[in-house]
Amino acid sequence: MKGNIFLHVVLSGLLLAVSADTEDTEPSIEVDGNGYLIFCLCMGRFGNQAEHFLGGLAFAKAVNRTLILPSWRTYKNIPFTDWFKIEKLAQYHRRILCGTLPPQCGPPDRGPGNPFGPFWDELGVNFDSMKAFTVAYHEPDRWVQRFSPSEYPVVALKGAPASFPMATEHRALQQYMEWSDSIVEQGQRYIQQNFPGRKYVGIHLRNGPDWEKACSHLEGGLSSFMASPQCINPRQIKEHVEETGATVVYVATDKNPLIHEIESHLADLKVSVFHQDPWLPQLDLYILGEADHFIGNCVSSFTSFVARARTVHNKPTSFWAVR
Ligand SMILES: Nc1nc2c(ncn2[C@@H]2O[C@H](COP(=O)(O)OP(=O)(O)OP(=O)(O)O)[C@@H](O)[C@H]2O)c(=O)[nH]1
Ligand SMILES: *[C@@H]1O[C@H](CO)[C@@H](O)[C@H](O)[C@H]1NC(C)=O
Repeated sequence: MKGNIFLHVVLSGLLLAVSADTEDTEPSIEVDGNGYLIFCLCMGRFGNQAEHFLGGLAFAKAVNRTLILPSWRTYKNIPFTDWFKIEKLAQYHRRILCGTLPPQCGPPDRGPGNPFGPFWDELGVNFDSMKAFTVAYHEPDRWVQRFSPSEYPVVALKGAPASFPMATEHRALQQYMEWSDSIVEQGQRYIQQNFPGRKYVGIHLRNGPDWEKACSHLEGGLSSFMASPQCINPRQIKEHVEETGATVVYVATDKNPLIHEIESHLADLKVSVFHQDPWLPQLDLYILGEADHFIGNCVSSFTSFVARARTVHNKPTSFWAVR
């Protein structure tokens, strides 16, 4: 089983998370006697991080600690709330923003410097002490016995206490991930400016270098789009355009949107093809999430995010068929 051992770092004693959010601190916060948990989303890009987050969220609930919402990680820390609302999460489990730890929980003596780099640096977290341990995250009961909240009020983990790909039973937690107003506004602005009120099929094309590799053993490969139904099958687009009565195809991709190829293939249907290459990948995720039909590819965690979100809202998804 993948990742069943986890060797991480625990704060004994205290940690203070000082961030730009400090100003927003709620006036009085009660200390959670069951302790706090924070982990770094230090692995992979967003699709990866989102799966780790959901697994870690489930873990926080399993050990009954308040989750200190981690930042998303790009080349810098992105505050959790830039992309998602925190209100909905509360329906599942207690959570607070970084920088809102109760004053009783800090500040610690300055620790021995920071071993994990930018994530913690940018949060202003100093470590009191560190421990390596090997209690698996799928054993929350043992974990609770090992790390009592009185001895370890705040636990900071080097990585998420979760597997990747995520556990199937945690996929439904996607329902607590609600896009921030800013993402919704930007995504809606694009839709309103480009194809307001029109039905659309969203497709995710992964044809950057690693995907090309995945397809290359298949006859034709990417170089001949029409001849490579294995990887991107234009017939599938056509089928779902017809079935949904869509007049728009929205293409999200890590590389080549293949707009002309798609247009020419759908020439007999009155369909416009749009591709944005947005400044934030999250805008593609949002727009794909809103589509009348979505075609993704089953090896991508980017697609997985969209597919989970659509399941929550009972929207149909299909995947590029490998034939
Ligand atoms: N804007 C945009 N970015 C994309 C798209 N597809 C992939 N990316 C970028 O490429 C990254 C990796 O894509 P994934 O499909 O998640 O790849 P993966 O191999 O499953 O996961 P990683 O370990 O994150 O590489 C995403 O986090 C995005 O930053 C897309 O359709 N639109
Ligand atoms: C979980 O923690 C909360 C907050 O500290 C506490 O009120 C609750 O009783 C705990 N639940 C269990 C099952 O221990």
